[in-house]
Amino acid sequence: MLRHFSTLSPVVTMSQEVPAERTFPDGFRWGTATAAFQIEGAVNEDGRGTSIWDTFVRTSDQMLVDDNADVADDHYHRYREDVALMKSLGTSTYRFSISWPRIFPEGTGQPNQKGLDFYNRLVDELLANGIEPFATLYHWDLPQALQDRGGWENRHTAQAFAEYAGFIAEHLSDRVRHLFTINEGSLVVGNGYGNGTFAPGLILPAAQLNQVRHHVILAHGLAVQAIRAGGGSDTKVGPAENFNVVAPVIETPENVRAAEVALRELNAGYLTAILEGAYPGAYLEAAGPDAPRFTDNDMHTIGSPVDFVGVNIYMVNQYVRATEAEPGYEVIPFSASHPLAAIWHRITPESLYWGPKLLHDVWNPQEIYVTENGCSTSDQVAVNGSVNDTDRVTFLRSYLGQLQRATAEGVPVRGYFLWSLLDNFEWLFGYSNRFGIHHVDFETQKRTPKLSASYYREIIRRNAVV
Ligand code: PNW
Repeated sequence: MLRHFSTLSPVVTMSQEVPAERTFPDGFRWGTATAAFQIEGAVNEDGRGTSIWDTFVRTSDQMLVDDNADVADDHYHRYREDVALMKSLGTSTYRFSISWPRIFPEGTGQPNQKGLDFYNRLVDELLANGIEPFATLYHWDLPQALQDRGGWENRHTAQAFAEYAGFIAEHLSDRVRHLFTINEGSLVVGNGYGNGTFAPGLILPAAQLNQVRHHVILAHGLAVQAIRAGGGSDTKVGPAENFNVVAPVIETPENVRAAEVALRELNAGYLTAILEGAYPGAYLEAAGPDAPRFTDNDMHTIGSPVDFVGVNIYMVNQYVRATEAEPGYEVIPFSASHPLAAIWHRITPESLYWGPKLLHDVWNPQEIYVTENGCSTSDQVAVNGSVNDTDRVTFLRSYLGQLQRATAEGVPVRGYFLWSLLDNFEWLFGYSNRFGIHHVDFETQKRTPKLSASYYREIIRRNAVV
């Protein structure tokens, strides 16, 4: 009889707001994310130097649209309005990036006080509204002056980055406690120097490409050290990497084990090197004579302990299953592609479970942040001005349900930054790809919350997937 009653108990809990099993841990940080070049505009204001993306959007035949980021979201002037949008969402955190050429217009040397002042104003405005700032130091806008000296092909750029990172730690870490070094080193290298689709648009042979990759992760490690030296004792630092998210195609113990093996190997030159302080033997063997040149001290620097791992997760990059033969896993090719507005994007909600879960299983970081997740959809503005982006709501509901599973299983994910607060300059796609939960009319700069903004507000309010 008692048992019979207890099976009925869910009926009683229906009066509660949300079933307990859908909630996130107490203190979970909800935020949005942006990047300087994509939203700030004001490219010639207050002494900002030129970045490689200013050059690229004007000169590259890789651009898919004839747009530039000279004005973008005009966030440089409208940051107060944008902070008010965050406040209205109820977010407790915000991830933005600092434009290196605003701080060091020539990459190194004389800092530009007016550039720093902008970030002082932004940080103060965030804090005044109860929003904790998380700052990324490098979101792809390398000072052109450094590119003129070889960019990331030149080992000196890693040193210049560390000086800039140390400067930011000295001047902002009294209020900015969380710093991310490099956003998506894998795309900086792969797209910037491998296939030429991102600035600076180079296509290098393997040996040089591997050396560029080494310099980028070395820059990360040197920056971690410079931040420890220049920042406050409570300053926390880590990468924000777009790693290869591996998932077992069917969840069996063998396939999960295979996915762990694959995760280390498929991220060899980035997260694996950073979190282990060494390149896996298989990576160096596969590169053979094209392997990067490095010292033991380099690897020690690259492996500098981080406080957290930030990961941008948009999708599963490789589904795998176990094999008898070496290396113990097999990558399953994708079937048909998916109908999101960003052509590279596949709807794979379980990436938000397997990404953090396997990261935790393999490297056991103390804290994980999902530094980006989101999608672009074809957002039509209705006659009454509303944007009913039900595709994005569905996307978020399914992805966040998977993230919730990870936290419920004890994976130490501490926060989630939705990409993006606003529609913005989406690189090669210019303004034609809209990732925002606020619609932006780029003629008038009017911001309009989309349906997804209401949805996100509700998730934050309940700290649960609704
Ligand atoms: C990230 N892919 O880029 C960047 O960090 C953001 O600046 C960007 O706006 C956002 O995601 C949306 O694209 C990516 O091909 C670009 O897998 C391409 C891929 C992933 C992330």
